[in-house]
Amino acid sequence: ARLTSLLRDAIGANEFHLLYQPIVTLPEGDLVGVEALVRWHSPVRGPMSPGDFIPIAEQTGLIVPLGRWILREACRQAVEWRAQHPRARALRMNVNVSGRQLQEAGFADDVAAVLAETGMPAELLTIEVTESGVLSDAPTIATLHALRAQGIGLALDDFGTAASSLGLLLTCPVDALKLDRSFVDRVTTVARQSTVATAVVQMARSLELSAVAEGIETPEQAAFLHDLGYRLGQGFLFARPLEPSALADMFFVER
Ligand code: G
Ligand code: G
Ligand code: MN
Ligand code: NA
Repeated sequence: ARLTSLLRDAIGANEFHLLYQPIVTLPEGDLVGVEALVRWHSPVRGPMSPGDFIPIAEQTGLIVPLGRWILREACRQAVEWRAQHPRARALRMNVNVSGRQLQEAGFADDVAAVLAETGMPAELLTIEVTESGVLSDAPTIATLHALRAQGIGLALDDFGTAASSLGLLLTCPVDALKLDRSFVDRVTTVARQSTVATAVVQMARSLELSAVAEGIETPEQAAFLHDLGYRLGQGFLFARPLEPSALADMFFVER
């Protein structure tokens, strides 16, 4: 209860900020996009992990106003980078969206309004959704179609971890799969893990979806996943989630 009220106040008090983790080509490591990841520095509790506060935000519905702020801030940042750096012109921005947000009536219209307000091109925005029960609800699927109709990309996050994954490929208008990092962990040493990684990339190819391998930590994993057919990756090997200025220094500033 205490955390809920701290969280409620935090939205008005601007206690959140976003970090950005690069999504890169394999094997070159060229930047193609970033995933926005929210951070909360509570003056009362100190730094809080999204793994702890996002579930509470979802349960209480606070994810709706928080998610709206996250989307607007990520789009604002992308537009600023595009204006400042030639290398950021084609940068994609991935934003995580909770099932709870997709269930809000008017979500697709809210997103359209944020794009218009910030000047963000729809084609450069990808919404990441995690497989969950709500993705099989008809109104949610209608929302996903409305987003895709605007030109917004849709990625299935943590792909492979939920039993419903495969059915969603038929019902949701996705255009990218993000292989969950639990399958990347020991992909070079555990045959079962590489079997899943292989199946996902083959499915992506035959459905004409892009596939991103998450949680790449070693050059061996990157090489192995590239051999399996992955053309995009994300993980600590390439970069941790970064402050905007650090990301610009690493990837945009010409030297
Ligand atoms: O950044 P980190 O690995 O600590 O994130 C932990 C979890 O919180 C991940 O599952 C991630 O998807 C989720 N998360 C991080 N940022 C956001 C966000 O902006 N919105 C939502 N809905 N989830 C997020
Ligand atoms: O669930 P989602 O894929 O949105 O989670 C993203 C989170 O994964 C980020 O908060 C980030 O901190 C974490 N992450 C990103 N790359 C790596 C990695 O290489 N290893 C590990 N262990 N975690 C990672
Ligand atoms: Mn994600
Ligand atoms: Na993920």
